[in-house]
Amino acid sequence: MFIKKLKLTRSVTLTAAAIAVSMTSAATAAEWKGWNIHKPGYPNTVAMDKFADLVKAKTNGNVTVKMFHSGVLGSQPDAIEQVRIGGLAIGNFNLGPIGPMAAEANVVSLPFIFKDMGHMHRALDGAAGDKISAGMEKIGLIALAWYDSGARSFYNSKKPIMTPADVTGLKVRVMNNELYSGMISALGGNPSPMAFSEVYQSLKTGVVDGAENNWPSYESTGHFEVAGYYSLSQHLIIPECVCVNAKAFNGLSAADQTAVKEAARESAVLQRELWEKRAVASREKVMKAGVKFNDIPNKAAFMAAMAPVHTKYLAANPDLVPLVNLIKNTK
Ligand code: BDP
Repeated sequence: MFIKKLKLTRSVTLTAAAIAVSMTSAATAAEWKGWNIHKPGYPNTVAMDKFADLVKAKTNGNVTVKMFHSGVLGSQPDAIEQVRIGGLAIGNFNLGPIGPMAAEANVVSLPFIFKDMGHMHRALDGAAGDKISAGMEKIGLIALAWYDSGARSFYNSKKPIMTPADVTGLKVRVMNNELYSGMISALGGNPSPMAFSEVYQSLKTGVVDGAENNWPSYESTGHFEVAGYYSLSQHLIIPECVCVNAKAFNGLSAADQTAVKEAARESAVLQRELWEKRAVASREKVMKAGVKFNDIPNKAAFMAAMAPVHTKYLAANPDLVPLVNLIKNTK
């Protein structure tokens, strides 16, 4: 009898507690959907999975991230829009397609603005990075950490590119950003903005002659199978972000915000390590597969040919001149 009574009391108490718990969790527990364009095993994919694990551990489960890889949730420009409006919570984005929406973020898409990866890291981890983040926040995106994406070079199915004149007449796929279209036009080529997922087929069927990307993406997409000339122009060094919807992030407790930021930064340390290794491995793999590679030791002709892209962009956006100078003067 006594036991029965106790049970009853406990169950009543438990029910009340359960209601309280479910109410609190409804108010605080966040389940985030995450977007990533890359395949399993790619540095960004591994790092975003690590990010998800770290977020869960560091927030004690207050925030969980479910990652969707291989671009299954849509194209990159659409996914950026979704994270801005909150349809998706988070993504690993290249700053290229963010640029048209956030002026400050677009400066990294000026050809040859960074001398090398080290210069890009110092700029992004310093005052220029803060200005770029602030610009992204204005459109509802918070950059929690920066990922690497190497340097982008031209590749095509026709011939080695040694000089800007070799691009004349070629149809070249670019990411969605007028700066990239301007860059190809400046070389006398025909730019073709297109989603990443369509490039392989377009190269294969001759809809485009070439494209441009870093070693890991050239390899992971199989583009090397259908565009066998890779020419080391290294005209763009575009950083990537782990970017979260501002409302979702700002709605977290201060402790959870710190935890999520830490998780993103730790994932970025891993991503950068994996990136370096993958860049070497991808290069080796495509070379073994018979890719015809050529270096372009003197890039001055490409810089000169692409300089009008800077001039035109800064004439239209004079308020960005200080940020461009800040980057150029970052030692
Ligand atoms: C890769 C980037 C990815 C872009 C892709 C592209 O990591 O975000 O979508 O290039 O060219 O290097 O579209």
